[in-house]
Amino acid sequence: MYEDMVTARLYEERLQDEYMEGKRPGFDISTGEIPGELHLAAGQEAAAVGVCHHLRDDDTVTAPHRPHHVAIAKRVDLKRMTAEIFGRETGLCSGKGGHMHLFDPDVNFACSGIIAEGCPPAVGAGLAAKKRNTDSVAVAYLGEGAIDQGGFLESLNLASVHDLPVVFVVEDNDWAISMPKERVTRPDDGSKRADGFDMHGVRVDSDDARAVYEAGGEAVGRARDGNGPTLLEVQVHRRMGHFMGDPETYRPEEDQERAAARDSIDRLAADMREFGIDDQELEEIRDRAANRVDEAVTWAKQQPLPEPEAAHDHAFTNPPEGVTSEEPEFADSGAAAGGDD
Ligand SMILES: Cc1ncc(C[n+]2csc(CCOP(=O)(O)OP(=O)(O)O)c2C)c(N)n1
Ligand SMILES: [Mg+2]
Repeated sequence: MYEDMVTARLYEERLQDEYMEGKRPGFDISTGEIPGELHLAAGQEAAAVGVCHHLRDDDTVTAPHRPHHVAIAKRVDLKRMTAEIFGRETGLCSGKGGHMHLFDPDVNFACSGIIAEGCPPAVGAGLAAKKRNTDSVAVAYLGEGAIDQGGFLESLNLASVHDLPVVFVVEDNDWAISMPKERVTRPDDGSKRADGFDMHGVRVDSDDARAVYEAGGEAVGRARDGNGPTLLEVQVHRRMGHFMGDPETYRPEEDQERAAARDSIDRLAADMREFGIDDQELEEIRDRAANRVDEAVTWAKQQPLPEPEAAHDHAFTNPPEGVTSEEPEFADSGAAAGGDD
């Protein structure tokens, strides 16, 4: 768990640097090696490893727009994930999805920029597992800002009424972009949502990886044993802005300082020292993680960009007339300016 947490943190620190390449002076979100938005999950690693380390490749995980720590804990191919983030042809989605739309069928992982979107597909995966008589489980990650979404509440209902092997994991980082959670949701403890669906609900009040591992083990075990779904909420911390470039002018300084002061990685390292793991061993884990990150980023940046002609590939199962993989129609600039839409 420690190695994955450190890998996720170092990975995001590296992405932070790579992201700013070519975006200055000023801050142009559309340029650089990684164009578009980038949401980082530093401070949330415990919620990822504590649950995903109970999972097998045939278990399904869906994640939201802040997916890297969960993807790493679910053993998504780091090189192809990085190539995807850099928009390269060999990326998980041929460079068309970007960092919010990673999809790795080898380990049944998907994520989406639409919040709570992963809940219905996770319920579908749980239903499929049940109908196929396998003991696979599905886990849907979402933020506390998404727990009032209809899709989430309907998913809780379906999972409960059909006793499906699904675990919903709410990462409560106290914020939904600039919105503090108490301004949008009445209960402080989001796991209470489970009560209305006669489902197990549990909250881990700190981002202690060992406590999450224990609660995650119970929830995944319950699902695997055919005893139905669980809603698990974990208190995590947003160490950064909502997205890269967020000036966080809405966020009180004490809140930022509080998040910076509590680090689940340091906490786990301290526990490991108590169990007799020395600094050198911790350093070796860190070095291994750093090498893995460097290898993935270096490889990804050497990969080719997709050909413009491939823009429509994999976009439609039944392409509308005029949209085919073989002959994409690109308006030339003259026609576009003429308003021929
Ligand atoms: C259905 C939908 N509505 C609005 C948005 C815009 N949006 C992106 S992230 C976000 C806040 C999400 O907050 P939370 O679920 O707590 O996740 P966090 O960003 O804190 O990880 C919103 C409203 C969206 N992506 N999808
Ligand atoms: Mg949040």
